[in-house]
Amino acid sequence: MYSYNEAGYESFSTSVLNKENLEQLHQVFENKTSLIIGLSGVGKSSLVNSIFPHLNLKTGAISAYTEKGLHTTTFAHMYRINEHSFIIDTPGIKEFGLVDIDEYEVGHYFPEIRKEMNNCKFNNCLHINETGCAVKQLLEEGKFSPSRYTSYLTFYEEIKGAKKW
Ligand SMILES: Nc1nc2c(ncn2[C@@H]2O[C@H](COP(=O)(O)OP(=O)(O)OP(=O)(O)O)[C@@H](O)[C@H]2O)c(=O)[nH]1
Ligand SMILES: [Mg+2]
Ligand SMILES: [Zn+2]
Repeated sequence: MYSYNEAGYESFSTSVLNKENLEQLHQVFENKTSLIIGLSGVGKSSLVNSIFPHLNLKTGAISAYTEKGLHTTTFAHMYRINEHSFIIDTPGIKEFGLVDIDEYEVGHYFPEIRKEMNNCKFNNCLHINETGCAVKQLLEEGKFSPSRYTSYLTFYEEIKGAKKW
């Protein structure tokens, strides 16, 4: 699986069941306000509970039929951990609404594209089918994650589509 670390995001896997990397995650929550997002049923509230049991957040089962969550958390709520640390547990999302981003800016939000875009021939390169695109070049050489490139295209299309009406 492609590592988000390579793209420039700190990332690691956790498991509540196997008590994996929970202390590491605990450190991440220190001295900041953290927002927990992800699909319903992935275990957001369970993860928070495992680190801060006193919060006693409601958690739910996965539907045996759809294997998806049942939207156990129904509203976003911010919990105070200490004077400097807050945690916001949210209901499972279906999709993000992307606000106020121009289609030309999508690449700026992908660290690995941002790093490369100065090497594109055109400064307004969309990294789709322009000649001299450094991102496409890397993709062809197998040095850019195809799944991340697909994500980029998905966001790009979504934003472009949203502007049509
Ligand atoms: N195997 C496994 N199951 C987990 C883990 N964490 C949570 N679960 C289970 O996943 C199910 C859903 O957990 P929740 O914490 O309610 O999920 P959520 O992401 O908060 O879901 P919503 O509030 O609906 O968005 C529960 O049955 C948990 O017991 C884990 O690390 N491993
Ligand atoms: Mg929840
Ligand atoms: Zn480009």
